[in-house]
Amino acid sequence: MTRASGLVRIAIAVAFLLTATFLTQQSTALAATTTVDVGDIWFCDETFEGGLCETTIAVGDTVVWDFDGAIQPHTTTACGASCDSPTASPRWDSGLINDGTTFQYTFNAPGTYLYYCQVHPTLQRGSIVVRGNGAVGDANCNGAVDSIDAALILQLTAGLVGSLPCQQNADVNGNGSVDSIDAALVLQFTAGLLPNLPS
Ligand SMILES: [Ca+2]
Ligand SMILES: [Ca+2]
Ligand SMILES: [Cu+2]
Repeated sequence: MTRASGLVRIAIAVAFLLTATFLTQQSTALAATTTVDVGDIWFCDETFEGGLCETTIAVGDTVVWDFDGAIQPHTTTACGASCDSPTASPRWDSGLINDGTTFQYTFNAPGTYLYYCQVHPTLQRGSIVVRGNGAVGDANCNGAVDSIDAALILQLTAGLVGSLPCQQNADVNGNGSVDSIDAALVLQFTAGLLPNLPS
């Protein structure tokens, strides 16, 4: 048995052992929409009046601010680098909303985006944390490349799952197909047999 085929056999065994783990960790890579409620005088919920509401999303996701809970007029406006000295050219600005409607913005780059209400600039603030897509081999986009990613790739190869949370990271050797070689590369990397993966 060659070293490569041995690794593949190990990887297949790991894949089945980790099926239950996968089923509890599975999430979607499809672009999602997250709603942030807006009220008087807060984002998210009333406990954030005077504070900062943080919302975490994945890159490509859309945030919908829902002003239905507000009686007073408010805005959602990007601060730029600091909400203590907001930029004059915000990335997004809803303008005054006082009819309970919504405003939405899609985040296409990872990062942390601060925002505030222009009517209540010190009392009503939030931030959107946009997670990136992860590195090559990180098939579930949890920030680590490990045997779970190898298991996921093998499950995809075996037809046990139809897609992966971050399938764009699964073609480790970049040859255009996702197969057991990619899983083996991940396992070799995890075992320290490869110093790094292709980037
Ligand atoms: Ca991972
Ligand atoms: Ca490949
Ligand atoms: Cu406000």
